[in-house]
Amino acid sequence: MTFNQVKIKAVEQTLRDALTPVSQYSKVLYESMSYSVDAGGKRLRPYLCLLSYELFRNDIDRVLPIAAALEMIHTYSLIHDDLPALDNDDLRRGRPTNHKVYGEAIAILAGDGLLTYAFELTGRAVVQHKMSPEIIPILAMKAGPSGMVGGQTADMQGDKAQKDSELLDYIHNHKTADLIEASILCGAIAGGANQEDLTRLKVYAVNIGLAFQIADDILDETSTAEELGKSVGKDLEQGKLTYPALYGIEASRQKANTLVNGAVEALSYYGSKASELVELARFIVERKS
Ligand code: GRG
Repeated sequence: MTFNQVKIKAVEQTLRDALTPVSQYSKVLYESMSYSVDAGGKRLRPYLCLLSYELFRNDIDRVLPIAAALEMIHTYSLIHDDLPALDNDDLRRGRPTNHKVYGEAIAILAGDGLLTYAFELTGRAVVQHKMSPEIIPILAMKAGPSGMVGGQTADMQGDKAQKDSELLDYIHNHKTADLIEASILCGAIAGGANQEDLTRLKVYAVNIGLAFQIADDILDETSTAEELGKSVGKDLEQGKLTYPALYGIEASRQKANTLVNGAVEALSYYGSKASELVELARFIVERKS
């Protein structure tokens, strides 16, 4: 699948505009934030936000700041995840990691800056366009301690010797699936989705979120650093609790495919209007990077 480049360019322009330095004294902070945001990446979360919005409305300019905010939160999590105190990685999105270029202190601040700025952009869009304010606590909950940060904390404690499938699902559902779910729900709410819509989209989101992390675990064992633009084989090396570690590669692939089928089924109500979201669900398990 190729993502619609008009949409990707619109998100990237919104990010560039937002990350223009405001003062010479904080220039290095903006450079460091831009360094990781500009490094590329699939832009999956903003793309999901735009596609969910488009189930309900076509004027995507209204939601672009929220789509950009999702990419900022995702990029912050990658910068912090790569720090020596966490994963201690040298390569991300095909480039040296943020702390390798700017040092640990600025990398921490760049992550902090992206996270808080994301909420400024989201809050402003909600106020300006009179969107449901519910978007803000959903985003905070899915990114915060009961969401992505909680999942990351559990991940640090996960060891494959534990063979704990409940812990594994907690890690994947929160570390990865929660921000994917937030992207879909925030886009849909911004577009004016009702409760029944949100129930359907939640099923889609939870399924593709978990499938995405299973695919990521498989790629970590089967792909190369050149293909992925980040280090590979670390899960095995560190004895991490992952789907392949617990169930093997083949059963993990099957589980991911079953989840994608469930996701696609949840969108049948929308017919051809949801065709890009359906295609994207399939891409999640077929992707090579
Ligand atoms: C608060 C200290 C502190 C750290 C936060 C929450 C967190 C650190 C890290 C979790 C982020 C993480 C590494 C989640 C795993 C999800 C994942 C597979 C990320 C890669 O996403 P892609 O493939 O990346 O969409 P691109 O580069 O394409 O955007």
